[in-house]
Amino acid sequence: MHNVTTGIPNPRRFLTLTTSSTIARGALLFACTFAYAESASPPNVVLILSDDQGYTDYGFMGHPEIETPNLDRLASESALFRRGYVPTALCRPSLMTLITGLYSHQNKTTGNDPANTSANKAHADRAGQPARELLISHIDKTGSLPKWLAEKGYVSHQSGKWWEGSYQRGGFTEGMTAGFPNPRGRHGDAGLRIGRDGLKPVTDFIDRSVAADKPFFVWYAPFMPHTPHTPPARLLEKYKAKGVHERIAKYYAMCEWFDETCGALINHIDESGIKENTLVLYVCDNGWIQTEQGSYAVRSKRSPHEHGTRTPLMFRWPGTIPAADRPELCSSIDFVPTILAAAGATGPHEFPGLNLLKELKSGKAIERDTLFGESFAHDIADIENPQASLLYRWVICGYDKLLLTYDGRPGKMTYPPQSGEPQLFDLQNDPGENENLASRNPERVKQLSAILNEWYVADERQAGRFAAAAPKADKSKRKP
Ligand SMILES: [Ca+2]
Repeated sequence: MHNVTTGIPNPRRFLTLTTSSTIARGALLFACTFAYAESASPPNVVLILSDDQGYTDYGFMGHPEIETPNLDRLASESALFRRGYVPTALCRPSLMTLITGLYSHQNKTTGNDPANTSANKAHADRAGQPARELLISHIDKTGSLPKWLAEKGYVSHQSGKWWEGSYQRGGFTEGMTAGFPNPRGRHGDAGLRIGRDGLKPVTDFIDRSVAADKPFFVWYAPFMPHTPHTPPARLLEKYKAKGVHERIAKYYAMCEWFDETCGALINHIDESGIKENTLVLYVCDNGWIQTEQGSYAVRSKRSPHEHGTRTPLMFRWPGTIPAADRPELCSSIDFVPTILAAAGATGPHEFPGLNLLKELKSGKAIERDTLFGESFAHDIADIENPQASLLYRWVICGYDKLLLTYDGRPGKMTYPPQSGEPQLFDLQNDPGENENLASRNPERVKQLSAILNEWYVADERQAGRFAAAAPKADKSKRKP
């Protein structure tokens, strides 16, 4: 068994799992009733990533105002998991999990930026490189999905959000982002125009790949509905006419604008004659609750609560994965092993997520009923030590959710004040997590804490307390 606390899993065990899953897949061909044929060629893979969108904010998720006809259609054609999650509710770590198949505490990219700390300065001085470059270099060690797919002949294209240097650094064969240290290279530069300025770079790439008869991987991560909330007037006016507050209407209109771009992408795939040989996956990197003041509610983006970590997840592969409304739990940690299995590719080690291909194809229930997640400070206190910034860990077991607080360095961004006590919620009856049941159910808290420690032990942190925000650097200098 690998020890997840030490980082990247043991490569030997991965081979064993691959062999058994290949056998299982072969048996499934005869066992399942759904008619499909094994693809002669590996499928194209298109990953659609929303940015800062609440899990409720789609037509198919029941939102009363927001219209998302294109994603509604995708949902109706997909294996749809309404109870989907990302393990970390912040952009960069959420994306790193999607590209590495590893949790943040394993790939070490726990936040968006390196904090200005003595630990990071020491790393930078020792390496003679800026801390930001050292943070990017984590992906050189973990490897990445495009590299593993390339071994099976895939070409790949990056557009939209991308934090890990250039697209080449991530193993993409084509892309839009020059990355750090180039101007505006923090999280996407030219790539951030995708969607807002149309889809030509992506559709051109698809056309070239189809013409060359190459399997392809598309990373479509537009900066949408993310701020700046600058939707077309036609969409903004539509939501204002519904009587929605203007600041909220802008966000709603951004959700629909993003939906329109997804429709354009999916229509292009379908009209290119590759619908049946293309696996489309959908996820949002973190949640969002728009406020009338123009910011986001504390229990949304960055939060370990439901409106931070929950997202619908979808897998569309017509003729291979039957459309279904799936009641099970699912996590974006499952995307990499599932994509690799679909492509007949392998990574250099086993992954903590599940290859769901068998269950997706057969409709058979996923037996796992437990998901894990973790939250770290926005700014990383120590780029080589994930626990230095650890603030929360959570486990969902069925409908019970335990949330534990840790005393990692929160950095310059503030977090909601709280006691630090364990929080236990019944998500079935209290999806808004309003009633903390921990003090009435000490045994359940103990059980779920033990399950969290089977995941990994946060041995460098004290649970049950929250560290005070770091004093502003300029103010601390003035103190005697
Ligand atoms: Ca985001």
